[in-house]
Amino acid sequence: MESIRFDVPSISCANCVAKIERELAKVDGVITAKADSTTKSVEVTVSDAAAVDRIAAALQKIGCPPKPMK
Ligand SMILES: [Cu+2]
Repeated sequence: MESIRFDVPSISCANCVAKIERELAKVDGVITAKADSTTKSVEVTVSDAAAVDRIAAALQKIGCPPKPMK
């Protein structure tokens, strides 16, 4: 299990947070997803590293694209 942080600049309110957490919970390999509108980031724990691509795709799909990871 590992923890990954995505910067998602378009998170602006509680609705975004709820939407992101709801969508990411459906992604294969995601154990927990916690979005934060103050830091505009999403903290995710995954069971396998390949979930990262699926998470990025899911964020893209709901209109909250993550910034490229450093
Ligand atoms: Cu919003």
